[in-house]
Amino acid sequence: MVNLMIDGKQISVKENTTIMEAAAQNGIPIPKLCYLKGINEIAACRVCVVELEGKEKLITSCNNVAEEGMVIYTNSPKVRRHRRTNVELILAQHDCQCVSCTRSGNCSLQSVANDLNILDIPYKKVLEKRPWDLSFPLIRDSSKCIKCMRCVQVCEKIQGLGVWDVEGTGSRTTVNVAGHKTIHEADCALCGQCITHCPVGALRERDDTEKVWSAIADKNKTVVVQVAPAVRTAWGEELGMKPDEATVGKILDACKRMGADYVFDTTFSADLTIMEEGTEFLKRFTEGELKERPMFTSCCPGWIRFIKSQYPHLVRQLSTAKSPQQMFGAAMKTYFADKIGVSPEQIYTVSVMPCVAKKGEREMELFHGEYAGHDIDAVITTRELVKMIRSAHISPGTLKDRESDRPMQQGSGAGVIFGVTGGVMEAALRSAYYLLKKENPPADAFKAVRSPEFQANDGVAEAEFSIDDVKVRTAVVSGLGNTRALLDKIERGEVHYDFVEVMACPGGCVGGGGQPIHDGKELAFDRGQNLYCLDEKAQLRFSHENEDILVMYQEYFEKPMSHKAHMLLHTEHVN
Ligand code: HC1
Ligand code: SF4
Repeated sequence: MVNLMIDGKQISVKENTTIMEAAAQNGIPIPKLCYLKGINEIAACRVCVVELEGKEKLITSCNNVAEEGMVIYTNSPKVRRHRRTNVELILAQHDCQCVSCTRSGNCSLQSVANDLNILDIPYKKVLEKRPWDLSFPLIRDSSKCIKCMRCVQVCEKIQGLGVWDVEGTGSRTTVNVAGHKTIHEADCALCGQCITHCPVGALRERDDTEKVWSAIADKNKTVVVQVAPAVRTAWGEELGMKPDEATVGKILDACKRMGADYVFDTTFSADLTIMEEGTEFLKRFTEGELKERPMFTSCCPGWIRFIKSQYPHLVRQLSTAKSPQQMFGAAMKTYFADKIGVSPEQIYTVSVMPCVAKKGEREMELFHGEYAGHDIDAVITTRELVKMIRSAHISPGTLKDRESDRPMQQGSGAGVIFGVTGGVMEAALRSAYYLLKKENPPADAFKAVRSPEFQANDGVAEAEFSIDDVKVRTAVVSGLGNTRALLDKIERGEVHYDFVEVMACPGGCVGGGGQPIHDGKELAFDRGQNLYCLDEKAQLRFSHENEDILVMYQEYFEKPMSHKAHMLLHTEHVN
């Protein structure tokens, strides 16, 4: 142990603890902007400076280790003076248009400046304005970038892509798309992890809320909304609701109150995906068609973008099943449109997703006889949903639990866990067991694919199951850096699997790039546990027991992988 004094308090911490951590462990928060534990500890912002007794120069607390006998002041007049100057210099290069900034109220720069009581910026403003294609789902505003390097590090270290890089030197150092490329050329997976790790509003998703409001106002449109599994475990965070209060039923109620005509839960189509993808897997697996193993899941568009750009030769091993978002859109514009007697063109499909890549996935076309359009017309993130609720002046306390509309009402616990890493695999195995044995396994029989600490084990959970004499080797991975490592092992023949689930975001969609942002805190694990609790409490635990899905097959799609299902619910992945 190391003994030192911080702000007059005698403390002991483990060796190799940074001064910042030592202070935090003892209830002394030190302000910071660029620091991200284990990812970005480069002291770029110099907001975390502290005074070390006996030393003239201040030191940064994020990358200096606590040493025996140190006497540290985190908030002395000298510290405050320097910290203030550092923040003022950052503000001089930052477009401080807080009223029109998506991060207003949830911005670390704003809080640090407010805490330092900065009312005026004594330096000349120099803003960097670079052009950006505002139609791209991910938007970067260079005039808001504070060069903290978090996006560079997250994309490189966690997602293994390196879309962002440092450009220039000295006072001209800045961040930009690496290799002088445009963002279109940069192989961005659209996972949005750079957005959720940006301390300010320099990175954000394209706002699609106005499109949704316009569709709602259009009397000729029937607005049909779906809400993804992972949204239910995070939307309440921004509205001050407890996890058990912030139910999916209340989101559906909010959507209806905002003017949606019909509201649905994506867990319905997650069950549909299991029917299609599970059947496809068994077909490929038992009929000897799975020559090239493993088959990869296909519901995460961040992953699809990644495999297409990084491992194009593996694309043919993707399941052809569309994601639940797309399947629901296709069912809404065909089966459901028929049911309510409205033409597909009149249906306007909106999905509420924890994800930025889903905004890109919606570009996929829908071919239905004469009609060619899109399964999905607009995608909004969890954050955009909260913005809409706020702008509709809906007080969360007045929301009631509302059921999904009929006839696509039911959703199983298996569908709910799609939102957490391992969930798609577990749901698929529950139903694959049934398809093989014609009886249900215990609902938790495939728990081994849950990764209790998905950050550990390189983000991979491996499991092998025997169903009678059929042995299925599975792996589940989240985070694209982890995915790259796993794919390389598969390619080198070091590991062998039959079925692999990949989610681009660490922890799965619960940690998605469209989820509420809590600077420096990772909530994916807790949100995932919440989804497992919802599954445990669900009346229905198996996708193949979803009555509304069975009726839809009877009335419309006939059976999984039928011709109609193939046309509407599957897609050929091409590079
Ligand atoms: Fe997901 Fe999925 S789980 S991909 O993360 O398969 O976004 O929540 O909706 O489509 O169901 C996202 C979540 C989501 C799809 C489902
Ligand atoms: Fe989107 Fe989920 Fe994939 Fe992340 S893991 S990119 S939130 S679908």
